[in-house]
Amino acid sequence: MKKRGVLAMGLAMALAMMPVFSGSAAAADKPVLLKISNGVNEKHPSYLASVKFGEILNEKKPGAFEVQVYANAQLGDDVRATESTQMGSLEMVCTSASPLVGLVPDFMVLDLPFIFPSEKAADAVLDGEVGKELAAKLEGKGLKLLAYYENGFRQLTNSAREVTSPADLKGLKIRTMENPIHLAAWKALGANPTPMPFSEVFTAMQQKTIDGQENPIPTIYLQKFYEVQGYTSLTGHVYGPHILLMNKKLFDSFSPEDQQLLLDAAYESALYQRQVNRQMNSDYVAELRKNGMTVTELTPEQIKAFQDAVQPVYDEFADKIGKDLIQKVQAAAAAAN
Ligand code: TK8
Repeated sequence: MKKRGVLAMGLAMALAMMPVFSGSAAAADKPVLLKISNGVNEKHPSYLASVKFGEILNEKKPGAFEVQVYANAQLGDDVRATESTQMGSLEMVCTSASPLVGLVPDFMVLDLPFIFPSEKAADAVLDGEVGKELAAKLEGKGLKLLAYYENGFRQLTNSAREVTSPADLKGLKIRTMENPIHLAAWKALGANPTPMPFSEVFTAMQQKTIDGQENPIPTIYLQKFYEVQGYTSLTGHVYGPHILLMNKKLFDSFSPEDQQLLLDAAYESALYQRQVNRQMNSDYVAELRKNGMTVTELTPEQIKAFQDAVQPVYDEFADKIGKDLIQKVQAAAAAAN
């Protein structure tokens, strides 16, 4: 990951902090500016879909909206950019849900290891009742969820050795997202987890302040983690969405027709995003190997050892999440699978 100049970073931050909504729905002659913050780079499906969202809006209602998409956490990492979106100094953010569980603890249900058996099950849960309920909870926090994009099934990478069992994790310092379930799960597996924002991960691996991290295949490849990590294990331990959020007051300032337009365009861009993401997910394993990475597929027995080791995490968080919600997700996932 290239380091941007401090000046450029400062400028981007300053721009993001400038008050917006001056015109919003009122000034019909000027397009409404929608800046979208992304933590990933310009090749990631979530970035591509954010751009697509703008294109769809333009086709459906030319001149009404101007979407500007920022990559590489230029407008702040997930937590910071989401705070800016809540406050209204930024219009939109595409963020992982995991670092936002402080805002809406219910989202933790998605972080439970191995709760999703497949992408199909994740689609059913997120596009179904549970996804709507989670979205409704964000509204109380000043955020309107427009769509669920896919970050995907997370895989472990590290620079030390091939990992096929929890025992192999002993002593490995693994970066996690800022999320209590992820921390507890990696502790239960015997690793030494350390939370950190995404934009700091590459440098931390390069400087060996951490041994590894976990992210879906598209991110591992597109962020060139293979330059600093020799091993990927296809653990698929957690499925995470990227959620597309808008400042709620801004959303409410639009006419019902425009609100529907925004939701439709976001959903259309999500379908595109998931398709591209799944294609990259299957294509890039070979690319990682071509770039010198050892990519290890785990047998069902080996996966089971990881599942057994994280089982205590379910008990630890059952009350905080609510047993009903966990069972609801499990039932919807099983029905779809
Ligand atoms: C990008 C993050 C990233 C996530 C992480 O802003 O932090 O590891 O997987 O995609 O949301």
